[in-house]
Amino acid sequence: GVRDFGPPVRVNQVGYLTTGPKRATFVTTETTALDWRLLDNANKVVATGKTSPYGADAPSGDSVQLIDFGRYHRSGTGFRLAVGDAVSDPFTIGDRIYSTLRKDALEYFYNNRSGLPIEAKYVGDAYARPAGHVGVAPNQGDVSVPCFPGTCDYSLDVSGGWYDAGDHGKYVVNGVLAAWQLLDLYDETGPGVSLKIPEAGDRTPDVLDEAKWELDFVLRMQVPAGQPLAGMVHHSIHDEKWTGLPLLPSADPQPRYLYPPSTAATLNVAAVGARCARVYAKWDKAFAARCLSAAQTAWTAARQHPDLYAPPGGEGGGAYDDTNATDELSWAAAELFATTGAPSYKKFITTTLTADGFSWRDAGGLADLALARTPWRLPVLDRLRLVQRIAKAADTYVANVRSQGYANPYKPTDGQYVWGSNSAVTNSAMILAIAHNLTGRRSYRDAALESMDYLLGRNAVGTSYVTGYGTRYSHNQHHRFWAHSLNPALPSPYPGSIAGGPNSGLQDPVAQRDLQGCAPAKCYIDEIGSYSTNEVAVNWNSALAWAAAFADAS
Ligand code: G3I
Ligand code: 9MR
Repeated sequence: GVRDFGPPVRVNQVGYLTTGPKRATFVTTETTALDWRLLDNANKVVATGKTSPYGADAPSGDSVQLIDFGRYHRSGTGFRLAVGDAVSDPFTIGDRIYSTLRKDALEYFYNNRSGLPIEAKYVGDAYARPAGHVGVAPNQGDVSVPCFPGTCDYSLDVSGGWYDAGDHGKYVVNGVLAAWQLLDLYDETGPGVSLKIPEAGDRTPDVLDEAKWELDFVLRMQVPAGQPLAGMVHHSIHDEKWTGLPLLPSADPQPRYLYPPSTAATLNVAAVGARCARVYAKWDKAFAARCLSAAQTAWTAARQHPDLYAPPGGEGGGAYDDTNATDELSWAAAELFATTGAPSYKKFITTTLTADGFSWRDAGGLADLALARTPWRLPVLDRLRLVQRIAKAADTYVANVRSQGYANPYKPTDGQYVWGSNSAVTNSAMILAIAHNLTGRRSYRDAALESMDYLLGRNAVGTSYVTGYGTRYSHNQHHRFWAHSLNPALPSPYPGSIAGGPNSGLQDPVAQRDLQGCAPAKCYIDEIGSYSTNEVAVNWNSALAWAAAFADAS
């Protein structure tokens, strides 16, 4: 049938910063400039102007015109933009429109912790649940988890950490990326906001308490001394077979295994361990020392085993497969160099940031983001070049924001949207924000903020991809506990949870059934079964939290 994308005037349904850019997209086949009106909550016209005809927007297939109301600076709620009879969803103009999102996006992590009860006093009755995988039946993990049969003959206590996503697997490469992004968020903003988590009120900033929950887990995934491949890190721990939905973590009956160590997981632990050592030095010296020691052990082991790759496919868990660990080597070297200053790491830093950004699979760009946090380690000329590289990537994102009908830094060269495309948007926003901080250029800040507009409703499906934010937002992300659409006694996703977003690969049965022939930017469906367009994941919410914190501080 015909899909309902809401009003043709597409806005950030949360709102716009008083001092930020304010643009919208109007879907229309009209090709001449039209009059737009900004209405306040009393329906009074408070600003007017002319649209800019744009034409066909390739990723969405929509004909659109652009609206710029950036000259309006008054704050208030219940604004709407109108063109002729078409009226947008309401939005706020204000200075603190991102303060709740910044906090909610971080509380995603406590809600997805493994190994402790999620308590009503922090999350409310609807989101409370028993601890998962603490060695209590029917669970078969995670206190003593054996290696996958035939791969080694010990068991490890790998309890704790965060569940990856809608599933109950725990995967090192992207779990590390998420924890790293929280550490980098701390580097960016300092202690930041307080969270509703058990550690609130201790002397450590809450964002670091949350990151430590995952860091403790990834350190447990390291092969102990005396075993074959000592110092390497197991790629993942997950169920033997995929479970169905819904399913509480505490009710997962599947056997769980440690999957073989990989060079990528090991180098990621080297990288995040080094960052951990630097960040926690001020807060928890013993933990910082433990991180550095694990990082150095991992580095040495990975140098001895440079090509142990996690295989594609497999049963019961995500593969997070990767056949090249040279980018992870470079990132780890950069973090170790940034933390220790030891010149021996320098020759291994072989990658730089480009507009391709970074992902759990492509970590090369993170080397520059590591060095950007310790510029004093670099000779002046190298420092300048580093800033130039980050600015060059940001320039591409600005051009992408300016050249697309639905302003968005993500513009894949093949025109196809990848699984988790929304994280390409948030990660680009992070790079734009860092470029802004390094150069002071306002265009970078504006493009970072317009990335939020895309995620919060100014897009081809007229949807805010973040639960609880906007008039029409994603409710049914793929999650085994937040599975309200399958069982009304269960909650919807916690507010501040971002969906993976449009994916032209149509890699799940629901997408294959309902999205055939979709334009790439419209290959999204808010159904719980569509894991390839509508799942949540730790490394996506970490990017959202980072970008929202920047927007809130802007
Ligand atoms: O690396 C290639 C790139 O070179 C190419 O240009 C591009 C376009 O086709 O594809 C890139 O590979 C993609 C890869 O992610 C890295 O971005 C694959 O096509 C894509 O299928 C793959 O998707 C991953 C998906 O698992 C399937 O493996 C997502 O990134 C990843 O977030 C997702 O993770 C899942 C876990 O497996 C299980 N738990 C839930 C989690 C979130 O859905
Ligand atoms: O729930 C799983 C989700 O987290 C993964 O991203 C996805 C792809 O690996 O797999 C989901 O599990 C499904 C499995 O792949 C096929 N059988 C049904 C499972 C639940 O939808």
